[in-house]
Amino acid sequence: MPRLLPGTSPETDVYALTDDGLSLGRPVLDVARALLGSGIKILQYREKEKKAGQMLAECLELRRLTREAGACFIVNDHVDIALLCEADGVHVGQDDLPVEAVRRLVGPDMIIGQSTHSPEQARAAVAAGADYIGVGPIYPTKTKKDVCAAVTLDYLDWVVKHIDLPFVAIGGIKRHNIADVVAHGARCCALVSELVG
Ligand code: 3NM
Repeated sequence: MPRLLPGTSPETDVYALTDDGLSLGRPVLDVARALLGSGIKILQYREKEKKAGQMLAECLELRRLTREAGACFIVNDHVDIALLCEADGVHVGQDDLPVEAVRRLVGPDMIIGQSTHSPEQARAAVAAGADYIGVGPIYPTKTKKDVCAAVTLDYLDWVVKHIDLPFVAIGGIKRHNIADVVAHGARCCALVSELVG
């Protein structure tokens, strides 16, 4: 069984991602404190517009807060920052460094997640040694720039049937539709705007 989230129960968890632009003016650390205070056990730092120094400073503090809360901490895109802050994991997209290259940098123990949007990408992520995959966008979303059209619950159904790796459903998941996503077999759902906004 691949490790996903040490010390947490990934199979029933909500996976929260930060996004300063959607946080109604509240600093990312305040939003993270609120998320962790409400029981979030998986937090991904995903900030696309910030400079590296600020990202590192925020990630070091988030590492402290997530440890205190017993939560898993994942950094999006930036392998260097993930290493520097001793994150539990790093998450890459299809246009970032390949999973095999990230593995060479981070070693065997750090979790690597990869976003996937099709069966081919899911199979490739498994072959490359990802520890979990993102499955989305299930519904239309404006949060991720340049993302493909919604893959719908059909792609989730395919993953449930064919992929033997932990996965996280993402994209347009809200209070009103999360039960449908769970009913289709997702045991971990990632939400951005619905949580931070
Ligand atoms: N990744 P919201 S969709 C960060 O499909 C991200 O890989 C996606 O934001 C993917 O919950 C997405 O606000 C944005 O729709 C999800």
